Amino acid sequence: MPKIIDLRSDTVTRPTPEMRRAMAEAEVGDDVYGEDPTVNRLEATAARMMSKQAALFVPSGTMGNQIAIHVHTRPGQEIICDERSHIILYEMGGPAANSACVTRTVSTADGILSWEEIRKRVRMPGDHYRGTGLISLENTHNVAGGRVYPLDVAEEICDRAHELGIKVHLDGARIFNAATFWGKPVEQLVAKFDSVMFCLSKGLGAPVGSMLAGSRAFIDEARLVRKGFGGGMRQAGVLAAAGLVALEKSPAGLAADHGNARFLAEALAEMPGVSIRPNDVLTNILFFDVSEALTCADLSARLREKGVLANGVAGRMRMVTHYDVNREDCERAAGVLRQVLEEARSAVGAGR
Ligand code: TLP
Repeated sequence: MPKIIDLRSDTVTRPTPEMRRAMAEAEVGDDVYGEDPTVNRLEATAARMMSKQAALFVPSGTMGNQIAIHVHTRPGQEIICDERSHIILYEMGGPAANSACVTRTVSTADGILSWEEIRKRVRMPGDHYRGTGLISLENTHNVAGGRVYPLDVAEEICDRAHELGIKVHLDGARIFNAATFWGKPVEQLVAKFDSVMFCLSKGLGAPVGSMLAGSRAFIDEARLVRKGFGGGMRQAGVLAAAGLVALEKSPAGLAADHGNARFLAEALAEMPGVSIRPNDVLTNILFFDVSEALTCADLSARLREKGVLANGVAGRMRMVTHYDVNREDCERAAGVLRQVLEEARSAVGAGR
């Protein structure tokens, strides 16, 4: 039985043997009492790596973002973000449902906001509105195909927002991919943000969990909101142990994932009927369109029959590389896609 090549997301990565060993041996306690030594160690490590005063272990990236929004804002305030950001598209309407906020979205070609565009939407509180409560950026940007923020663009947004007393949150689910792309320490990419969420459970390979980092006061409040959202965990050290291995070992492997994504993009670009710009593939996510009359669901189903998993995301086909797929798997996946498209084309030809 050939290996199933799973390119649906980097969330599908399974814990490494080293993570499993660390999980089995983890020292644990009740984290709601703050007594889990492994969770405490993970939180201290994450805070140090982000150069923030404190960090909090949360069950998911979604919860991390939603806690941050809740802590930073008041009901009725406005959140400025890209229109394809995860907090808008894939968090169950969280800004409205959890924090009674309105989103003011910006349309971008590549997911990268500029201060110029944000400034047009900033509102200071007035007689008829509560005004801007938060700006939220996403780096790397998922639906824009893993695009990365130039450091100066993100810094300018933070500086200008702070001059107006507005906080800036970073959805850094894949911030280690961005740091790998720039070849810079991750702390440099997050330095100016008031809060940052990043995922242990994506390219870093831990089975569960994300981190939220910020000032001590922000994290103290975030801890209470986490409890209110049902995210207080007890002997979570078994999960945190895998997170510690992920932080220590996994960032070094991300460059290979980026190389594989670019390789895949170049292979796809040579196929008739596939549109993709390999030069736009900077990290581990690639999106493409096909000219054959196939919906994403059809294409996914046909790939699946041949052992390759890939899904439509926001109406386009997406592939995400991670440490469970190597170069050979990418070659095979590209071959399978070519074959599926040829079959679709000859079926159309036969029907004429
Ligand atoms: N993204 C998932 C899906 O929800 C689309 C994926 O497969 O890419 N921020 C960003 C930028 C994300 O891409 C994701 C997950 C999250 C937050 C949420 O993380 P989780 O899944 O841990 O809640």
